[in-house]
Amino acid sequence: MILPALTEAKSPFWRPIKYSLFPPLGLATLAAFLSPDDEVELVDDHVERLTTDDAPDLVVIQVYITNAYRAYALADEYRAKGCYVALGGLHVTALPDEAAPHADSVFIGPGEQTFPQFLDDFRAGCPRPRYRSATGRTIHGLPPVRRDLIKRERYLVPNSIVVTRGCPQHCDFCYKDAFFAGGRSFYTQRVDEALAEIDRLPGRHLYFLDDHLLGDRRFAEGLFEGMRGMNRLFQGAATVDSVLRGDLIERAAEAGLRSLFVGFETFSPENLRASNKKQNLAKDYAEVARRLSNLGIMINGSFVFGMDEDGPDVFSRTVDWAVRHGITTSTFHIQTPYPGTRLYQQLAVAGRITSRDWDHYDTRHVVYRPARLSPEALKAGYDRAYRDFYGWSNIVRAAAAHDNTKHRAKHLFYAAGWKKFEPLWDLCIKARQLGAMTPLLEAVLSRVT
Ligand code: B12
Repeated sequence: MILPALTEAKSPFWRPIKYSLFPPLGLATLAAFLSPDDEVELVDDHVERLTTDDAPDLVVIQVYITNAYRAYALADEYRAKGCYVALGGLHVTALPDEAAPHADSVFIGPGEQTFPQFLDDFRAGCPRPRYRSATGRTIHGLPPVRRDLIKRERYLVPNSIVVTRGCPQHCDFCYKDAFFAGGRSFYTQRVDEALAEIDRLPGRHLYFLDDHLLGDRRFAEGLFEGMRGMNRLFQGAATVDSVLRGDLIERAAEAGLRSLFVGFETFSPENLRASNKKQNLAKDYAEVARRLSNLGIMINGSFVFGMDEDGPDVFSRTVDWAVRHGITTSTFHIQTPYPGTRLYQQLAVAGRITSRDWDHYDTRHVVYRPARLSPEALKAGYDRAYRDFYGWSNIVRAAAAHDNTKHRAKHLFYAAGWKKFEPLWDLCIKARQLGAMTPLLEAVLSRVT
């Protein structure tokens, strides 16, 4: 099982620390469907050297957009040797006809139902060329994720976990509706099964990779209730409106939530309307920042540049807002029309897609014609936003936005640690000692109100 990577050989944007954060959870989830006497190896090209001198019966490759070309090359190489190659994941789902010539079987949508079906067919000698996930989608009663296949010491956050699939929202730029087309697009584990999976994880720190951890109120309440006595610290992602509504966020904080990825994306109501991100309309972003800060929860703010209403002032306005409101880390994106999304269709119909080189669909390149900015101005503004936000004076200013001294210190450690001490991270990665940094991460997360 292989998770290919767009590595430093091909991209100047390769950042060892970013790509050593999380293990390949999707493949470890699928590996759970193999039988105990199957011999399996899980290789993550982001953190280890991939050799192709083996010849297994079956090669399973996960394809997302920026690893697609590498995935296809690996698939071709293994097929030339006579190995059976299965390709699946987000990019294969968006463009199955592009992937099919490189595979014996392609998989459309999530694999929890199709992969076990394929394994039965494969063992019976009659695998099909195409499997499509449709009815009967569920993540209840899954076999435990094969975490024994994960080389934990190579990751900063080996305890990543997903307890839901999809999201209740329908934003035009998101991969979600295309990936889950033909069946349910938001569903959860059972609370007791999610808690059992958490219990199996060593250490204190968890990172929920769910698109929207607060998306199903009943499920989230049960999860947080169950986690209260577990002495865990965790990070997750949620929408602006879910932070403002009711008391779910307080319950999350009591259960150990210490940092939240929040999709602010844009300040423009026109942009929100045009991209169908209705849940952010007329919501008080400043109140989101205040509420989370008061609970001792750090914010990783997500912001998109280049939507149709964005003009040349969007970059400095966004950075200034984030600094003034004490956002700890910011993830800026150049708007990227992933194939399969409504955004892609709209721009393609308007003849505005300027590149179909998937290596550049990484939210750092301009691959379409923006409406009110030149492509060069968009790229330069995006680069400047990162430089300005992570300049020392702004890190200190943003930390000062919090009233609480502990939160200020934590903010400084996180913001500076993420962008300013990269050589130190690289050293740990080279020494294969990244896992040794996890206790430090836990120590900082535990110093809160
Ligand atoms: C964690 C994560 C990362 C991690 C690590 C990924 C990893 N180790 O798995 C890091 C930080 C490295 C990362 C980096 C990037 N990421 Co990322 N990431 C995610 C995130 C948040 C969670 C992935 C996950 O674990 N999902 C849960 C598991 C259970 O699902 P899964 O991995 O999709 O696997 C399931 C199916 O896809 C399917 N499946 C997958 N492979 C196969 C194969 C077969 C044969 C079968 C049957 C089924 C199958 O079955 C699995 C079980 O259902 C997703 C968002 C999301 N919710 O998926 C974005 C996401 C995948 N990332 C995305 C992007 C764009 C990137 C970057 C380009 C960002 C950047 N600017 O650098 C880089 C690219 C990295 C690279 N070098 O190629 C996009 C992909 C868009 C696309 N159309 O491909 C996503 C969807 C985010 C988004 N909303 O846009 N990412």
